[in-house]
Amino acid sequence: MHDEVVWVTGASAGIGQATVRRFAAAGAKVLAMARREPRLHELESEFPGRVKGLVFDVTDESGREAALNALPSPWSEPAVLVNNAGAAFGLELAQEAKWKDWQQMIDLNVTSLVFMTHAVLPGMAARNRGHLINLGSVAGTYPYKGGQVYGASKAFVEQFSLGLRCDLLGKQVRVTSVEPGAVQTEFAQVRFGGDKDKAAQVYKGFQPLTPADIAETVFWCASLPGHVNINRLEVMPVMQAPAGFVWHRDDS
Ligand code: 8X3
Repeated sequence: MHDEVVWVTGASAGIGQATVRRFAAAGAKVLAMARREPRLHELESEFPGRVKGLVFDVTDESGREAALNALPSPWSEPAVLVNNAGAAFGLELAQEAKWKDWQQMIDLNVTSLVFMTHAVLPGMAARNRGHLINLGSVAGTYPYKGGQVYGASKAFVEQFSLGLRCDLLGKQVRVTSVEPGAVQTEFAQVRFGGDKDKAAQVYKGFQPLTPADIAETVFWCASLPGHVNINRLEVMPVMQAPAGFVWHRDDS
């Protein structure tokens, strides 16, 4: 991994931030991308010369293009892209959900991830090396109440990743979908519009995964020999499991 250029989106917190640290600690040159500048400065000063912050909003069409186009070499030629930026907004039943929440999730989890992938793929294919690591979720496989659009956006990530594998067959470009369960991050707080008490309930009474657990998983996928491709990797805390089917029964 030494001196390899690694791009990480959503780098200012949680899994993204832990992933920046994991790759930088291994000697990679990490381009940490996020909206929150001070958080990126912290990472830069933790790993001087190894981490470079790039401030932009992945959902902002013109901003993201300008930010990437202005990148100098070697930062412009990533060996690894970790498509981590993503979020859930709301946990309402579909019939009560806010359109804005749905739209934001699709913009961030689907459109931005596809944009970032589209931006690096021609270069990776031409150099005949690279690795796309997309953050899916167990919610992309196992549906739960209130998670319809979030889960569907993550199912997209997983199917998109497999589709890329088909297209890239014959190239030395790897594609992996890492699909975590409950990880203690700002995820729940963002989902509940900043409500810290509600968010704390999500992780109460069991040991969730940590951002470092997933960063280690992502790093492991990237550091396997080049002929090994992890297609999909699902990770849950031991104390979380798919709940199976539920039935609504009338009392009568
Ligand atoms: C989030 C996973 O299990 O918290 O991506 O819904 S879970």
